[in-house]
Amino acid sequence: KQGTSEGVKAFYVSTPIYYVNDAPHLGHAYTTVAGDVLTRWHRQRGEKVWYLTGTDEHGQKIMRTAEANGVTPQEWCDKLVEEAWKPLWEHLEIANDDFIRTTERRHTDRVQEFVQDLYDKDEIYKGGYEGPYCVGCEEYKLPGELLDGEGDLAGEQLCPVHKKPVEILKEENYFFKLSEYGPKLLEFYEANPGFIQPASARNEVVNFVKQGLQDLSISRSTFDWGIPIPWDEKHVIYVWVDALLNYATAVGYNENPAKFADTFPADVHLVGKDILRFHAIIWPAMLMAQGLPVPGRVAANGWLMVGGEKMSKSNLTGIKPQDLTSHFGVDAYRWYFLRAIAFGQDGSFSWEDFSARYTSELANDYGNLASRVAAMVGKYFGGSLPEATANGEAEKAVQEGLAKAVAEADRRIGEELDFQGGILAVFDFVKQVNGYITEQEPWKVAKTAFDHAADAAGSEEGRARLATILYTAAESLRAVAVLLNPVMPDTSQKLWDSLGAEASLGALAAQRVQDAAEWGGLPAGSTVTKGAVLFPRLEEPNKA
Ligand code: ME8
Repeated sequence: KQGTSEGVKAFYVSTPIYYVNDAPHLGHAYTTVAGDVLTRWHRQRGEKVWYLTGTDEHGQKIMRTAEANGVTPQEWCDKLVEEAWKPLWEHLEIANDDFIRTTERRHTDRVQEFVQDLYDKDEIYKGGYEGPYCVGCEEYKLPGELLDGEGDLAGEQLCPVHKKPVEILKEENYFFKLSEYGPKLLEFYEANPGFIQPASARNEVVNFVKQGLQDLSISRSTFDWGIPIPWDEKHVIYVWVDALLNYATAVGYNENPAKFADTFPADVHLVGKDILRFHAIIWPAMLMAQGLPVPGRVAANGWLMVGGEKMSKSNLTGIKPQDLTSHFGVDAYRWYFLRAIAFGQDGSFSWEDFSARYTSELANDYGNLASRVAAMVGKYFGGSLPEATANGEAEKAVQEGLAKAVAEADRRIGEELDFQGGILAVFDFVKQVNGYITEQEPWKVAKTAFDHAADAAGSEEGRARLATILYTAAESLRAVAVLLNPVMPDTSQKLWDSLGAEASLGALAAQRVQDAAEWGGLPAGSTVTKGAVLFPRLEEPNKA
């Protein structure tokens, strides 16, 4: 079943909800674009989909940032969300179905209910804790994982992620009995080997849980920027418990049972590897404690690095996505990071690498193919797509290449979240079509086809060959437009228009991945025009 029908569970994908202590950088956009491509892919299959993103607005980090800027935390969040976060997702053509903010009543009320319920079920008790705390991570650290400071920071203990001194916090808090869930979690990981992706991340989590879990402090009483604990309002709920619950509150937990049943739990939580433990340990344990279903998969992406370190807001190494889209365009931006970095691995951005790949893979391989084919259909057939009447072995090979590309891209992107592998499968097919044209030499065939000195039979045969070559190339591009639509929607639409496919086949969004390899989709007679250049030549970067 497909569409938005009730009673069918949506394929539900989430991004982390980002802290709004600053504007978004490439790292945040990386996860969000990946989720957008994944959900667009599933929509292109005709599935019902739900894509959620949002912002994490409580906690000490946000409170301190607001104070430093002389505004209230709420004012700070409102400004950043409206002026930085939402506009960026629009700019990058993120097609999220909802955007949740943790300061919204639809969230805060439900979080209080969830926590009250756990308290009533005796899953929460009052205790004390003292330990090193990293405000950047909003997390108590284990003494064993801290680094020793050097130079200016000699004598300090540093957070391994932020490389900044931790603070020793001592509090009387409420605790969730997380330690009791170790065995149940291990059993669950064992029974669901695909729950944590990639495998290296899975092993790390399993080993961590095997060492024994500590109970989790779920409240704070030394500051007040958070959701009050309902039975003891001197405490606010720990920002991570508050944040994780967004995945439930945004889809109708305790509020809209039909929507909740049709959406929850998430099929894929996309997270950076820095926050994997929260999603793969604490979150399922919280759900188990409530008897709620646990998510299908937690997929950890690697870090975008700058100078060997994780790109981060706190370390001021964040590069703004707009700095790149203004040069390369939004579609190339969406494509680049998924193409260049194996999902799950760390990777670094370099201006040179992006430029080189843009020119060779996008402009030369893909863009030129589209413009050459359109130009030849225009020149030799007046822009009306000819019929293929002389199919032979070479055409059969192209058709087989397409079938392989579709199956491979669908498995890799749709199932395995191997965006790089899926994109490469499509671009290998683009290369194959380029090779086919080079071998078939349509410009030479055209000479015989339109040579007045040749005999009638010869030129007839030549025309049939030429028609077949150009049909084969255009029909291949029809499929490429569909397959790349989730990654580069504007470019695909341009190509779709230039093939005249909108008129003959309808909207690009209505095309199905499953049908993309069905040969002969684009009807002969479609009006092919030399449309907009897909990937304009790059300007010299302004180094000033
Ligand atoms: O952790 N490379 O929010 P956050 C790749 N509010 N991805 C990166 C990255 C980098 N250099 N930097 C950030 C939080 N990210 C919590 C989440 S969820 C219930 C609460 C991405 O603003 C990556 O997805 O610190 C990472 O997990 C997320 O941004 C962290 O964003």
